[in-house]
Amino acid sequence: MLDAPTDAIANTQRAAREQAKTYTVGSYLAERLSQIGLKHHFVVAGDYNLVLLDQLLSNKDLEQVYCSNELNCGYSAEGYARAHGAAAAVVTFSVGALSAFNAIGGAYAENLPVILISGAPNSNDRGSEHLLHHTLGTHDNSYQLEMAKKITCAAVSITSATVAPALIDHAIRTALREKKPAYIEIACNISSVPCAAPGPISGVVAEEPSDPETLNAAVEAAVAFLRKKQKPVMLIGSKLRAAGAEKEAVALAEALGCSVAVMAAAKSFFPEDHPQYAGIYWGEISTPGAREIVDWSDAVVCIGALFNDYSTVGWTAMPTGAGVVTADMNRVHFEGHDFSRIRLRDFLAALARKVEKRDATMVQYGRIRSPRAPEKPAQPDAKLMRAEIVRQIRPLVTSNTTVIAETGDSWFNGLQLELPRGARFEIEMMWGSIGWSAPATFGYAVGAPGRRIIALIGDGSFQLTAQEVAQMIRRNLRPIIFLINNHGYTIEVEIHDGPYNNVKNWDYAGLIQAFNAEDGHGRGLRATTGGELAEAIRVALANKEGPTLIECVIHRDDCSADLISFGRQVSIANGRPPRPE
Ligand SMILES: Cc1ncc(C[n+]2csc(CCOP(=O)(O)OP(=O)(O)O)c2C)c(N)n1
Ligand SMILES: [Mg+2]
Repeated sequence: MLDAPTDAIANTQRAAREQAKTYTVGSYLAERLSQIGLKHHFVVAGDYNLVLLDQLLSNKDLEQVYCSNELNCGYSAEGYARAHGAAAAVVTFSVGALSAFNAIGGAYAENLPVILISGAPNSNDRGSEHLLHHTLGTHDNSYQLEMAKKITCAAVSITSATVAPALIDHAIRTALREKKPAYIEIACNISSVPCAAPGPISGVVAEEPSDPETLNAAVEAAVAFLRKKQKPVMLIGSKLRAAGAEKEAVALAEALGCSVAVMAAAKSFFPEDHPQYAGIYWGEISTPGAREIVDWSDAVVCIGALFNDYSTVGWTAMPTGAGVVTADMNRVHFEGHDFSRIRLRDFLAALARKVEKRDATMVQYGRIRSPRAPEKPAQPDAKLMRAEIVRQIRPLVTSNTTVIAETGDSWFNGLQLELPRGARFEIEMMWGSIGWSAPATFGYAVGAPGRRIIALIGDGSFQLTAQEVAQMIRRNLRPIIFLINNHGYTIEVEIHDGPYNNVKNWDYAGLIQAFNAEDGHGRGLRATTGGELAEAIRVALANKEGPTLIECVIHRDDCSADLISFGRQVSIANGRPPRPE
């Protein structure tokens, strides 16, 4: 550490250097991305963004990470944001950005601040008679910005270096505050134009504080409400992480002493080894005891919960009525009260300090909880089955593991894994776009290089975005991918079957060889028995230089019991007849 006078001189020198440094629109953007903590940005090049990419490269604190296509680029950034808090993806106009929009919609649905940056036509061509490549071939090129406005919390178009700093700051600030994606479009002739130097980053990252009076009123009302209740329970939802309130939820749980159930999309957001953890509440497919304890309670404190048709198992499991407290990211409402402009973190922390102990649901859960029945290993040469795959994955999950579960039966398989303290679980349950997990695994691995990542991916999903395994190989990342090959879209089979649910088989292990080409260290293995799977896992753990994909071959109808129940309820919900006109 420097002593005070030396520190002051260093500060003056740094200020002088900053003044002397000329910023361009592109280097300004790079500086802001670096200042908000990003170490990487995900990129697919195109002529509308090439000069911008040069400008971004000039920032030595930011590394460019290349992706195979723009959909994957968006998902990679989304995965990075899960690991790192925020992310940026840079693409070219229309042909790139429109592909990335799927992932940006996902980031919106999943509450992740991903900044999508798109190169755009030269500012001189705006409103002119010129037709431009990568456009619809009309003279109005505002459509991309207009589309972006629907799926981001802030969308700006930069055609002037003078206003660029304000627009960049606005987009980044809004994304960080709202935990939603933002969109920045930069005309290709503007990114290297000089602009103002960035001001202090505190102006961009400052959080909107809770209104103290509203916070106080909400806490008082909640304390009074809970005082009247005998059996409160807490239900944790997926927005808890976006609200940055995981620690505060634990504090409230410990103050109340009640049982705490989590929703499937919030797995790992409350520690599973906590004595008050009561499992996953998900209607009829809850873990044993979780549904019973939530149904038994007289007050369900829903924290960052997100109820949709899937999370309520086709609208069959949704806490309703006078006992429900909804504590959302910026709003709390229950029984005759509605408070906004309070941050969830502040509300939970203040409530934890004031609330009285109410541990009836914990006492009761202690009576009804049932430990998971011990699983018998399969015969090593018996045909591989789904249950055996889950059994063999269990011991791989340590406190340093992140499990990434793709849409499909992989959701249900992943949800069955117990997580020791520190293990994380990633699922894209609101957006549910198949193909998300391979690039999200890549992005997550870039963002959290020290963690062991286990990805569970179905064959159908993998075929959408498989190329991103090549980028894992390129960067010597070491996730282990369990590719569950059941030869079809089995989750769809359980909802509604038809010939459209069959998938063309691939040689998945061979694919990794193809991706390796002349210099890669990925391993591709195929397991058709429990013995082969155990051996493949051994090889995967020993592979220190690249990803390992283990194709696990199972029967088309070998799926979890939870998927069968889920599929039936979703099918009923989807099939409700229209209301009479
Ligand atoms: C982009 C996209 N297209 C289509 C769907 C519909 N869909 C949901 S799950 C699924 C099949 C998943 O199959 P697979 O990955 O093999 O998983 P399995 O259910 O077999 O375990 C499909 C097609 C979707 N969710 N996202
Ligand atoms: Mg499948």
